[in-house]
Amino acid sequence: MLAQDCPGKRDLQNSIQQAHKLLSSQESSYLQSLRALRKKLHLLQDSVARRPAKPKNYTCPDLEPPVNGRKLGKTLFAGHEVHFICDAGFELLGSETRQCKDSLSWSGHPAVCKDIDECLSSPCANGGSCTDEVKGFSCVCAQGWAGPSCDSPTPTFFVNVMNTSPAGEASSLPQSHSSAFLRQPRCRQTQGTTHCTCEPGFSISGRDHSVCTDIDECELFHTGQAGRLCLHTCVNTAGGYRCSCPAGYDLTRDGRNCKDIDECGSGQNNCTREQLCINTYGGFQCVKVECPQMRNASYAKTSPTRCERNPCPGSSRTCSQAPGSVSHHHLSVVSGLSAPRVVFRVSAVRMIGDSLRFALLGGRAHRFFTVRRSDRQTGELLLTRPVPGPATLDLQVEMSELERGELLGRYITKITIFVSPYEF
Ligand SMILES: [Ca+2]
Ligand SMILES: [Ca+2]
Repeated sequence: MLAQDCPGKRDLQNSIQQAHKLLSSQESSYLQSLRALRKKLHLLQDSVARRPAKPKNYTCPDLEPPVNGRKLGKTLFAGHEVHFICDAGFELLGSETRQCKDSLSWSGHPAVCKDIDECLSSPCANGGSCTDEVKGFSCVCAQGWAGPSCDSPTPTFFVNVMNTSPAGEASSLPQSHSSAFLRQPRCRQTQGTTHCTCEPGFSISGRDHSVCTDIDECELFHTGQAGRLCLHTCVNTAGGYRCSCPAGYDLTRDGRNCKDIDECGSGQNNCTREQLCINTYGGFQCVKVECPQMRNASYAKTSPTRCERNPCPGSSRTCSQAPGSVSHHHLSVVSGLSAPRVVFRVSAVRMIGDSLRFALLGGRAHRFFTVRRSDRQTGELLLTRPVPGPATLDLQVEMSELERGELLGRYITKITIFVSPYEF
């Protein structure tokens, strides 16, 4: 009985051996941490020793943001950069980026935001006259044309065809037509001849000009230089036409364009409380953000779209190499969005190491995206070719923080891109 309860000599030896192993692994990781700390102290010491005695005022003079623009970056020490951007409708003259040089003066030229003269490119078509405005332009269209750029014929299509046919034939006109797309002309006899006219939207036709036929505006302006009448579908009607939009879109006030319905903003969605509602072009998505489940690391949700790793127990290497945070982002784009263009930026809020590395993970997305670095602390997700919709692309941008080539931490940004079925 006793022999069964007590562990055998071999078991005891095994346990002691395991305790030894545990102790030495703890010991080595403890030493490793100490070494890393010592290395950092040395680096700090070196950099302090190398730093030249600076004059009292060792920053570049502060730069004012341009009128109608903004300045990004506040650090005025040598080696740092500030960036300038202009408000919509203004273009930047001078340098977009200026660096504080060692001589404590700024590189480049002062940034100025100049109102863009949108009329220079002659945006008003078909003889319209252009007026430049602060954030755009306006057109006064010539008769018969409408739209912001005067590129569409006036929506109500008035046609008055006057035709002269010999007297006497007027009596042979049919009295009625069954089709809604045919009308009887209005005829009047003057001085022995008959003058016939049609209602707006109809033109006189027939072998003997005896009938008014509806003008098919959809067909007439299908591929005309003036552009299409409707953004989506054109429906010909008797005496006119109307435009229609696919489900998920509303027809705009001009009656020709389609505007996405914001189901998330207007509450027209069925997402639950645990889900996020993401408005997409032509629809919406209910998404649930979940934190990664890992054996060696655990995560806590710190915002509806962000998970951060809990502190690692002891000095677990597998835990400390797991991503420090996982952020989720959702983007909605139209089908065939022109490329190249930057669709997303990832930045390090604070940097501990000496460099950052950005990488794109995730298979299918590589065909359309790439990741590049835009400045010391920022990486950009670049669309390299148009994505035909409908599609949903999942991709991950990994940001690694390094010091002297040694990995200090990894951060993952998961981006889901919803591409609409249409180009609007
Ligand atoms: Ca018509
Ligand atoms: Ca929508």
